[in-house]
Amino acid sequence: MQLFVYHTPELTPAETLPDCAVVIDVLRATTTIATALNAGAESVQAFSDMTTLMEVSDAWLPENRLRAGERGGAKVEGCDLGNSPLDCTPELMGGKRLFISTTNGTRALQRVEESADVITAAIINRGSAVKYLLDKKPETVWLLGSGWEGGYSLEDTCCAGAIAHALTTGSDEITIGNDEVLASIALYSQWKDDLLKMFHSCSHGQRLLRLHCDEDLKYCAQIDSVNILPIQKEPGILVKY
Ligand code: 3SL
Repeated sequence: MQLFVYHTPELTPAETLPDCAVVIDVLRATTTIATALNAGAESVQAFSDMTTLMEVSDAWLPENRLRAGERGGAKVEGCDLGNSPLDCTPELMGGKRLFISTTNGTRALQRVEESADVITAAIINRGSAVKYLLDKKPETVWLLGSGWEGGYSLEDTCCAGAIAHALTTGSDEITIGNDEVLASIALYSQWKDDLLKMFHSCSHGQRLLRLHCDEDLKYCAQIDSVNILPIQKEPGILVKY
């Protein structure tokens, strides 16, 4: 398995895709997606723009759907939910499709949606992603951070490092594809004992704290706390593996 880390969708090489893409948006899209499926959502359908989300979800009966929209960290008007994983309760999610559009995470998903295999990972389901990769052994793997509006996000690269660290510890068949893999492991090693402190230091964590999302940060920092793997079954549609 040859492993690559990309900090943002913009930094991925053009005109090529990996055998398996692992999309990461720790704060908070891929944490929310994992939590929604863990809570019993039938599926999650991701959109990079709100207009298409509204058009596609209009074809669903209101009792079978939920609409989640986030821009700049805040809930989009007209949606049932913003992007807080804490809103993804079994009572709300059970049996429904969650239609979601977020600032960066759903754009990252779109960049790699034509890959043979697409999964999503966050700190909370890091172990499930690692297990899947060690079992399936795809030849090329991209750990893709979503970043923030084209720029680097510390928490996404740190999560990529958490995955890379577990993979390289768990198998001697991993080849390091780019220097970003080594850098991400070093970053994870620095913060692994206090991921919440890292969230409080990084720019998007601070943005969420200004929006009073302290409890979200605590939830997103709980490593390996859920045993769930979102996997793409068709472009943009994720289900429980
Ligand atoms: O950028 C995104 O996709 C979101 O996850 C950002 S937020 O955490 O909902 O603000």
